Amino acid sequence: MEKCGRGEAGEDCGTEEIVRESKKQKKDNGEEGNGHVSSDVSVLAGFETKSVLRDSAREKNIFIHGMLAGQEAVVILEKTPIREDTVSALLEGSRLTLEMRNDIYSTYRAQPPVQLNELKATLVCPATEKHVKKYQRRGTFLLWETGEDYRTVTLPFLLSQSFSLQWVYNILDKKAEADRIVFEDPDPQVGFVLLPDFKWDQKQLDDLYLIAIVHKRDIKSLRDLRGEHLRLLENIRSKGEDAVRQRYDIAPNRLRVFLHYQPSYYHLHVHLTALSYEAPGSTVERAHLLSDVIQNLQADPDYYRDRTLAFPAHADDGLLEKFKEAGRL
Ligand code: M7G
Repeated sequence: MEKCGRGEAGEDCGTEEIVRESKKQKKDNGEEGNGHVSSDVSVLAGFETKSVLRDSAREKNIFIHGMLAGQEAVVILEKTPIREDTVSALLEGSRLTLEMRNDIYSTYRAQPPVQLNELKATLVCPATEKHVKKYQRRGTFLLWETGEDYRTVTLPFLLSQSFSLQWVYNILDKKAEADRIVFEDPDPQVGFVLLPDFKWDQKQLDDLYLIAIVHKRDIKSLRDLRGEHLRLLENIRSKGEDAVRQRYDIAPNRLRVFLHYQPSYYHLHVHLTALSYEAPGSTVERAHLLSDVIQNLQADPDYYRDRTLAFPAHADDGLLEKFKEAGRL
């Protein structure tokens, strides 16, 4: 599983280098993007496509369901953002074919030098049916969950079927991604590990995306947070933001620090993204700013036990059905 998750091109590029590079706006010939692919170079060669789960012209990505070496798999391909420091190499090295010209306007098809012509590929293998559903395009409906709904409908449902947390425990136990850790506070009560989210290829800061995973293993989500967790949340905010400033030279007021409700993975973690980046899942119906969460718990330690929380549910992920069965829809 770990090997699969690491099939992403150029993932292990040093983050310090990114900051240095981005600060200096250095010319780049794409050599770092080309590196470190040797052992995984042909991992997708035998992938047999079954169906396209989702694609987006705007986000420039495609989610494909298929088989790899006899196992169910999902591959996500996405065009990566154009880095400012590669622009001159792109302009100099691309082959242009004129598409149309009109007055002062002209458009071209551009074929960039091969080292600048990268895609980010993410592989989930073996993928469960739940992964396939997660990535599928389908109808989304808002649900309003009271504290009581959580205890009687949502919690039993997620205990019966939720994604494995093995990747999270691998990170906390340093069995995977240890070399990617940006910061760690090892305290078992208020500590956490801060590292790049696997959605971020770490090539540019514009789409910076980190996650802070708490060491405590008994907090499933926002719903479980109580006044007693304020020290933990404040610790993530202060030390997480400091670490981002030190490593990436990004100030806290340029960051969006939030939790998802519902998350996909029920082990408490906090998302930290560049404010300028419209990260998937940062919409109001799913994202809760950490600073708001802290204030809500300061005002009422049981806020998230009792409060009705809205969240988007997908037509076929089962929870919507459970709400219907419980007469809550
Ligand atoms: P979430 O709110 O539980 O679910 O966030 P979401 O995926 O629907 O947003 C979990 C976060 O962990 C997401 O931002 C994922 O991209 C990220 N993530 C998931 N996996 C399996 C990994 C992984 O193996 N490594 C890292 N670094 N991040 C991951």
